[in-house]
Amino acid sequence: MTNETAPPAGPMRLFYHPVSSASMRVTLYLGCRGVPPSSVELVSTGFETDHRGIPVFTMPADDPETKRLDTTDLTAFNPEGRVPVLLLPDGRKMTQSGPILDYLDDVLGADLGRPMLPEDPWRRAEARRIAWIVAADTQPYQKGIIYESNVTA
Ligand SMILES: N[C@@H](CCC(=O)N[C@@H](CS)C(=O)NCC(=O)O)C(=O)O
Repeated sequence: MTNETAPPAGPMRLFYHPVSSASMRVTLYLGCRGVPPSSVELVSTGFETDHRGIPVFTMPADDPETKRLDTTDLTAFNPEGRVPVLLLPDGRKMTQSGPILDYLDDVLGADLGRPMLPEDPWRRAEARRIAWIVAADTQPYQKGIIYESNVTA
């Protein structure tokens, strides 16, 4: 049985795209926290737009996961069809930028010095409140504006 508490040995892989603000939440974390690239390998996905001008992220060409799945359709890798996705060496996958950040900080944070979140419960909740504003309230509307401008351009 898998020990799901221990981080599996080997590098994790973050499937992301530079135009994705959700991906950027995780790549900013990696940079600001000084996570060594040997701990989390960055894997840039492909990017296309569909007939409505809506962004569609695809599996990266020539990646071992793409070859294993035998398709560049991202939904074969992540049924949500979104980035970012964190892939663990044992094959487990994590989606959603917030839980990805929490997981990374839980397994890597001890070696990175000061904790990501304040110790004080109120201040921790405040930090999460701001993250929720971005992820749950702001981003869905921001995407709508981008999609609409692509459709009407
Ligand atoms: N709540 C998710 C949002 C992820 C998300 O919407 N990612 C966008 C890029 S910023 C995406 O992959 N969109 C493709 C789609 O929705 O089909 C998170 O925080 O990770």
